[in-house]
Parts: sequence; C-alpha cells; structure tokens
Amino acid sequence: MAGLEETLVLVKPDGVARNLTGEILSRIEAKGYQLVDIRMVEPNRDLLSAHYAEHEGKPFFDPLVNFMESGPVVAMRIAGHAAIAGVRSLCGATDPTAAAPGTIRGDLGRDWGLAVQQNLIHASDSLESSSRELALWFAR
Ligand code: D4T
Repeated sequence: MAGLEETLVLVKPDGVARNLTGEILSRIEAKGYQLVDIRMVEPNRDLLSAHYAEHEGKPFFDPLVNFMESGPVVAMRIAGHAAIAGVRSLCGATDPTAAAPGTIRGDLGRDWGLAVQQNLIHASDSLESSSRELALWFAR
C-alpha cells in the first residue's frame, strides 16, 4: 500500500489560457487530495529541458518545449495517500482523444491537430519523478 505522497501537478499553458485551472484543482481537491503549495510560473528552456529530459531527442520534444514556453503554467504541490497514482488516474490517458470520459483530459481535452498534445495537465508518474520535479518547480 502506498503511503503519504507528494506529487507535482502542472496546469499547462492551454489549461491556464482556457481558464480551467480552478476546474482542474477542484477535481483534485474533490477527490480528497490536499493543495500544499501553488505558484504561477513562466518556465524557461532550462527548466523545461530538465523537466522533460527523458523525452530529449524525440520528435515531439521541441514542439513540447515551445508549447510549454508559450504562456504561464500553474505548478501545484499536491499531497495525499497514494497521491501520485491517484492524480494520474484523474488525468486520464496522455492522448485526450483516447482519455476516458470522467477524466480531466477525457472531459476537457481534445486533439487540436497540432504537433504536440495540448493535454491540459502534467502529473508526476513515480516517487522518483515527483521528488525530482518538485525540486525543479518549487526551487526557491
Ligand atoms: P505529462 O508528462 O505531460 O504528464 O504527460 P504524460 O506523462 O501523460 O505523457 P508523456 O510523459 O509520455 O509525454 C509528455 C508530454 O509530451 C506530449 N506528447 C507525448 C506528445 O505531444 N506526443 C506524443 O506522442 C507523446 C508520447 C504530451 C505530454
């Protein structure tokens, strides 16, 4: 059984621009996870390259970093028992067309025919990535 965990959630530029930050946070809070910290960030390339290091060299890497640089991002520190897997479940599949109805991406996201999936939200996928990503986005 997973213990008390913290996870990084990002409302991506499309979510902020579409005024979905409150809706996304509301779904996370309604599930019972706790908002511990929140900030609006205009991420630079260094931060985004570090965040997405595992995708460097992939065809969607440059479009992804360009998209993430295109507007403000809301970074949240979310806590709760099994919060990492739980928030990932709330997000749904990476591809918003395939994401199940009832999930954030399934209900609110769609394919806009662009080079990168504008899928509203990022959430850490493991304990290792959550501690790495929280240190990056909540560095003082
Ligand atoms: P993030 O990291 O944003 O929470 O998304 P996922 O964990 O669900 O998916 P990911 O790491 O595989 O992808 C990161 C980011 O790249 C975009 N992407 C991904 C894309 O535009 N095209 C693709 O083919 C893939 C795999 C979307 C999310």
